[in-house]
Amino acid sequence: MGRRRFLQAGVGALGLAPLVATGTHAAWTRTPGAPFSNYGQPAASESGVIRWISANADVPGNGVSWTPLQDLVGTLTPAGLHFERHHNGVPRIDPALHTLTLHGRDARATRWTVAKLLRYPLVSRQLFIECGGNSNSGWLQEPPQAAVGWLHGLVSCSEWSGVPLSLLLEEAGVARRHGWLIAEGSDAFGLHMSLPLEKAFDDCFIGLYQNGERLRPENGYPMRLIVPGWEGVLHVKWLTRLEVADVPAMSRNETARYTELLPGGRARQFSFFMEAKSLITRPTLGDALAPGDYVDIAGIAWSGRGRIRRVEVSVDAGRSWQDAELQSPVLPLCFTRFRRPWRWDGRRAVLQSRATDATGYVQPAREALLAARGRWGYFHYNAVVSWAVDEDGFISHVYV
Ligand SMILES: Nc1nc2c(c(=O)[nH]1)N[C@H]1C(S)=C(S)[C@@H](COP(=O)(O)O)O[C@H]1N2
Ligand SMILES: [Mo]
Repeated sequence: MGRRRFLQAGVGALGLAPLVATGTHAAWTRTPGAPFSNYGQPAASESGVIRWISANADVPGNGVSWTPLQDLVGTLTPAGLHFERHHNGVPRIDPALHTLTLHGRDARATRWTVAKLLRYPLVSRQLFIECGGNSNSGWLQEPPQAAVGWLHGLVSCSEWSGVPLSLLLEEAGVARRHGWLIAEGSDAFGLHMSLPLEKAFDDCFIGLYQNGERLRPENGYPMRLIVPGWEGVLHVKWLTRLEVADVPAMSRNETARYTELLPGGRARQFSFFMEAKSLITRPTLGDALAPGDYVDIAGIAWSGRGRIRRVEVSVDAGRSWQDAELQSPVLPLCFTRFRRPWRWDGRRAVLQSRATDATGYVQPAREALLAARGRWGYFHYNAVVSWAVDEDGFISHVYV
């Protein structure tokens, strides 16, 4: 039963369902099922659960595809629904020919094949990756009308496994902790990004596996950089080169992009951390409520600075807040599920969620974010998101 129909029927109606299951006499109960398969696929009737694609017609392979957050539960994103951001398409890499080279200041030039890296001790962590441009339609003057995933789905969460970067840096004799590490991908765009060497030593790793299987081509096969909690663009895919340097590369994505003017004339640059954010993923635009419906307001929260400490939910446009229940375990730098049961009384309501992380940072209201960052921002939009339920039970995206 679809969520919309469930909500329309209400929990009470469901309790009266006849005890005879509709499937009892169905065709599939009388004939043998399909044979085994080498690699399983989602049920055919779930084929509507897809990434939405927004591609740039002028540059081949440039664009994004969005995780359908409104269709997913739990904290892990299936690999086939992980959001994508490519600047110049997905390279088709022969893993037998691909190598990773580490060189630069105070480093002994060292090269690893994929096969060699796979033999190292691997670490695994459940971590979100969020594009710094996620949610940037929030800067628009009018709230765009789309389901939550099509506005905020440039974020996904996976169990990533790979080789700690500290091992490779030590193997190459890098003793210094100050300075920068420049990471480069082997796609046609040749993305290169700089990060502080200290972070590289601290918790970065070379991602080789995603949710237990080798990386998908779209997400960086055969290897990508994992930079826990920091913006997506640093997670260089199809990683092929690491260079120890005294100064950052000042590449396109550190200057022409990801540098933003603030009110007052100062600029933000190297704003690595993804700050705390939360989203109600159900109900969402496209769902319809009936008066008296029981609604499980649920969603996800995450922070690039550590664990989620608290998520509050408001049904009155932020006038009052109540604590949501957090699904355990609450892991740092990982999606945290929250839920708050509610009964809709048929009057206009505005649903919001607000996250607080372990540092005490509280997700800002939209007005506060605009006051601090100006009207013309583009990256790192993490304000509270508002969904209005009108008297007809229809849901729309609003600014309050
Ligand atoms: N080599 C390379 N790495 C890349 C990119 C790219 O275009 N080329 N895009 C970056 C950006 S902007 C983001 S948000 C993430 C997206 O990772 P995903 O496609 O696995 O979700 O990869 C980053 N790494
Ligand atoms: Mo990104």
